Amino acid sequence: MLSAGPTPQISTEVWNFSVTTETGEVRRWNWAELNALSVERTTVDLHCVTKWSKLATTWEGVSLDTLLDGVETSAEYAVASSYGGYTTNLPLEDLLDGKAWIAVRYDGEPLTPEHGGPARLLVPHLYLWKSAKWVRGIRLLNDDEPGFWESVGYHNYGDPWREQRYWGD
Ligand SMILES: Nc1nc2c(c(=O)[nH]1)N[C@H]1C(S)=C(S)[C@@H](COP(=O)(O)O)O[C@H]1N2
Ligand SMILES: [Mo]
Repeated sequence: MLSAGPTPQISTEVWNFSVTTETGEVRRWNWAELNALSVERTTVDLHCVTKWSKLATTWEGVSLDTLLDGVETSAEYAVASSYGGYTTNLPLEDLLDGKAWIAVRYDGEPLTPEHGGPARLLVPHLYLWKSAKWVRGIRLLNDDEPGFWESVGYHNYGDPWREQRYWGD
């Protein structure tokens, strides 16, 4: 299970990323603004729900801690949405404390469109369907809202260590 739908081709000239709080406050970064933030390098293991894992992958991206710094919110949930319409939900705390990035490079190279370029969410401690490719924004919510796969039977949280693949796992 890799991608639902065709690969969007988003040029960095039009790309932007936004955070929208539960009160409707919006923060937005264009490509240059995102890349001007502190870009971290991280080496992580990835786990796909169809049982493959890929160990020690190296990414560069902006931590969600950086992007959410100073954002006033009491929301507990988040939904990431992508160019092309994909969505995936997760608790806000799973985006914080060095656990998630807006990744712009893989293995030292810009992310290819197939792998979510210009930028994708990277949340390596959850199953890879949570790592939204072609990410365009994150909404912070008081109430949880299932995303694309979560609303058709995938596990709402998706912890690979507890093998949370489907509802009821
Ligand atoms: N926008 C979007 N992001 C997505 C998906 C998708 O269909 N659309 N599929 C997810 C799933 S199921 C997997 S396994 C990974 C695949 O990432 P890759 O193509 O870089 O290997 O992307 C995730 N992110
Ligand atoms: Mo997947």
